[in-house]
Amino acid sequence: MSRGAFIILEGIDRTGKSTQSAKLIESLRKLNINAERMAFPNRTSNTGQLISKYLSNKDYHINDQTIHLLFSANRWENLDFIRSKLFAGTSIIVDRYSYSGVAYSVAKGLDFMWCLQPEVGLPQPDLVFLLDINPEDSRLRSGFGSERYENLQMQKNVSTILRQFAEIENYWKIVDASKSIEDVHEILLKHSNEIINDIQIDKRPLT
Ligand code: DGP
Ligand code: NA
Ligand code: NA
Repeated sequence: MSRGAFIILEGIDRTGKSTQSAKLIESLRKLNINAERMAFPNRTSNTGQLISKYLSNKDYHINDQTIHLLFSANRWENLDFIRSKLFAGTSIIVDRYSYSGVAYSVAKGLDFMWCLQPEVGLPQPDLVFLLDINPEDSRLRSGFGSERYENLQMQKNVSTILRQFAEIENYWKIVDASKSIEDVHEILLKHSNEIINDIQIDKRPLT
């Protein structure tokens, strides 16, 4: 049996990541592919509860370096879970990963290399989708503005940094997230299905 695929959805706030990852799981399961969804930050663990309080309460102070390391720790906490699922043959679809980790902190002014360091050694995804939308448009979507980072300047900075990742790395796919839910879904399903099949054929290791 070959391992599952490790697939990430990235994008600024309100690009449809949660909707798309849920739909993707549903479609993959209909194709008899084992798939599970995850999201970072995982707000249920100890670190996740601190992060959630920090995001939802703008008066709750944690300094920028400390919250950066907490977000990273929140990913490291799930290392064994991710590895065990993938090696059991289950593909994992994840809302956000190290790229959000770097992008949101660099957007606040922290040093890029400093931000990258705590992410080094986490498993590398097989495929990353950048759900790309004009920050001016994402702002108009429902729910925008309720949490700490949901302001236009921050979103513009994050968008620029995520696009830079997407342009450097060939395992990224930029997807126009202003398209309909169904159109975006079709693109995500096609590429996910392809990578899951490729891994079965070439038995590439998880790195
Ligand atoms: P979400 O639950 O996907 O809406 O994410 C919550 C917020 O936290 C969102 O504004 C993006 C931000 N975020 C997600 N991951 C990280 C991270 O690793 N570091 C930082 N600084 N922010 C993050
Ligand atoms: Na959000
Ligand atoms: Na989300």
